[in-house]
Amino acid sequence: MQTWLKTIPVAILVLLGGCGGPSAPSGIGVSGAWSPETPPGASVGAGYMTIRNGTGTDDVVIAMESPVAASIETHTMTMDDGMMRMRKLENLEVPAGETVVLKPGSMHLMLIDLRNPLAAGERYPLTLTFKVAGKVQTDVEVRGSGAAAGDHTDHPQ
Ligand SMILES: [Cu+2]
Repeated sequence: MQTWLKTIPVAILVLLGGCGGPSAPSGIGVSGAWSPETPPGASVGAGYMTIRNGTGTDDVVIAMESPVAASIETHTMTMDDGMMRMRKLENLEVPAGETVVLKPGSMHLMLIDLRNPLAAGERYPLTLTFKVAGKVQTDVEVRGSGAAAGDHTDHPQ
């Protein structure tokens, strides 16, 4: 006769990538979103933010929308022979456990066909739709010149 000790089921531990950041309540956290103010008549603007994926699942931003612009794209910037080149990114990927930083001179959002100029001190809502996490809304703060740092001077208008 065999006496079996209670078998403790061994859970398969999925690596959760060290979640526990204070600002990631739902697993995906969008923080520090801001835009440089735009001059009157400008048709495009830029947006920057930090996106943290505190979940164990790779995610990707599949759509972005805001009342301030007709459409929003993600662009990357690279130096190519001393020239800044901007390229549209089809998908903004946010791998499990990683933080993606959009900042001047680097990856950024392009707000296309602005409905109004972005004025310093204003805030506007932005909704990011993640493939896995769904919709995440954030408020974007518009900052005065000086913050712009000449980022989009060579962008087609
Ligand atoms: Cu751009």
